Amino acid sequence: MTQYTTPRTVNVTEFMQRTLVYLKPYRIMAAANMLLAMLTISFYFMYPQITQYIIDAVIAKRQESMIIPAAVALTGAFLLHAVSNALRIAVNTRFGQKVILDMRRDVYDHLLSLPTGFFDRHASGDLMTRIIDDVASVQRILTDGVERALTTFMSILAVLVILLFKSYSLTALALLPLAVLTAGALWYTFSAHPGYRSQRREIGKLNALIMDSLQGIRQIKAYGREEFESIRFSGQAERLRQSTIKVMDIWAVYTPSMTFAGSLGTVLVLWAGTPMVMHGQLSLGELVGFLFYLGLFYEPVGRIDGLNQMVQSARASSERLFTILDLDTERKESTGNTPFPEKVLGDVRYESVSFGYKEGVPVLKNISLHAAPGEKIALAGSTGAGKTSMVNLLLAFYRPVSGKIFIDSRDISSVPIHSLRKQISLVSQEPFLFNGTIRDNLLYGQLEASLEKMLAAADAANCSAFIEALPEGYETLVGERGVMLSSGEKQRISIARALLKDAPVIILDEATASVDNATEQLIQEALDRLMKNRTSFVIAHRLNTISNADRILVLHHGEIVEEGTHTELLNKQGRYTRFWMIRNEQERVATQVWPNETMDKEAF
Ligand code: DCP
Ligand code: MG
Repeated sequence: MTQYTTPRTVNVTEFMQRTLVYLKPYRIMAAANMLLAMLTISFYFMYPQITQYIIDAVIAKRQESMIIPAAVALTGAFLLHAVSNALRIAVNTRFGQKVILDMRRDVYDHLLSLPTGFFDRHASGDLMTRIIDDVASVQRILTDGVERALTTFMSILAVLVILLFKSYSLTALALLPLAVLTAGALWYTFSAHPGYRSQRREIGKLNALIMDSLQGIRQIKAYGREEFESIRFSGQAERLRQSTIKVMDIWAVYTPSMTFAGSLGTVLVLWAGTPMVMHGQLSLGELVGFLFYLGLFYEPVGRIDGLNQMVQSARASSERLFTILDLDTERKESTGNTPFPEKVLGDVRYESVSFGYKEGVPVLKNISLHAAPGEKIALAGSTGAGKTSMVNLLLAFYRPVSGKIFIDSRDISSVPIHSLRKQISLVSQEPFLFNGTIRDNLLYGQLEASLEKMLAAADAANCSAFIEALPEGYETLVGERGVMLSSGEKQRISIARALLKDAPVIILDEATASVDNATEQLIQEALDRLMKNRTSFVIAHRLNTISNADRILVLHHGEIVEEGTHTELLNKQGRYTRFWMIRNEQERVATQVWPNETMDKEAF
């Protein structure tokens, strides 16, 4: 777990190498952006020059006729500055948004392809923060940052040349504070980085907490835990506040002291320049012009601080992104490239498979089984026995620690993962629907399915009746995770989705939640149609489903302890018999409360 939660340090070289590639496809836009940025600045440079002209040539020589042309020239310079700045912003935004899109897509795609185990260990809210915030923070340095860096250094250089041209001695004095500025920048780089890193972590945690509580909103309300959650939220929000204060405190010391050091340059120039004007070595206009340019020199120098802040924040974010991007995708886990044929026969074999989620905690021990094509295998056993884990391995959600699994005599670890999963339909323990319409959710099984096919699947899964009774029919929105439907309805939609996928192997993790008898009947029919002629693994809780299976495997603490048909196992008088009797009793009690399935439902 720790290998993911503690991001490794990313040095500046690696940061540059891995992020600058995102600029490559947009060379022209980047160049246009830079060009416009330079233009914007250069128009601004005309301001001190015109001021100097006004003082020395217009005021001193009393040339009133020149006031208007000078004012017009100045207005023109400001206008050009405004226009090119507007263009620069427009280009920069488009360019920046392209980069952010590429980067987000890469991180998201990579995330989707990570092994299932990764998601067991990571909070969704934190991952979301990485895709939204951390990507934005890295993008900012790439587009705004690079632009700022280039224009800053170019303008510093340009002003420096102008300053030197005007007066060597004054320039030398004006540059004295630069030593302090450099030292300050280095200090900031080292002290701010850990601060930004912890700030990013706290944002991720806060988002994770919000996401978690929103998903559990019904539990919060039912248990009356609003205040408890509010306190938990405040605690995390407080930690974020503190970590933000920490980085901002460093910033608060850094920028003003740098501005102060920069201002000392102005003082020095005034101190040395005033006597020069008095003794006629320098005109008044020249001194004022010099001071203006000096302002233009220290303004970009000050911007370097902001740039440095951006870099430190982006570096912390990049660490969080790179830790994800550096993880191996599950595709890398399969050793072969030859996919399965369009449809396998569905011969499934587990050979001495052992597995555990954590090292030293075995969940499955030495499991061997063989399911012939079309066979219906029921997995029974107490909760936590390892039933879901067993089918998770077939889907390669996780890989066995030892042993092998074969489909049609091919080791599944040598089959590309997409090809493997195409052969298997999963109806999971908690039916999950995506936020969209019923139609969207059905078509998830086969995106290109025709309308007839979709309707037939809905029909076979016994859901067309309730869907058609809805005012919006197939276009009904189901809400997040399908909250607007009942669990029986969700289950049947998930069965229809699996039917539409039409895969030769079926995994059915029966929901434990009980539904009324009429619905149970409908679901049972739907399942029977789904399993027909397909190799099926049914994790069964209903006696009906279990007893209809061709073969039953009883799992206990990760081991298959009994195996056989329903009658064979009952005759054994072992664990299965006990399980059967308890279930029978439970179902008998249940039917006592709900006497028969034909009972008029309106009566309730
Ligand atoms: N487990 C784990 N990490 C996971 C999932 C499960 O450590 N990501 C553990 C919890 C159980 C064991 O593995 O101790 C077996 O879990 P299963 O989900 O395989 O158990 P069942 O499916 O048999 O139980 P149920 O009938 O409750 O669904
Ligand atoms: Mg389970």
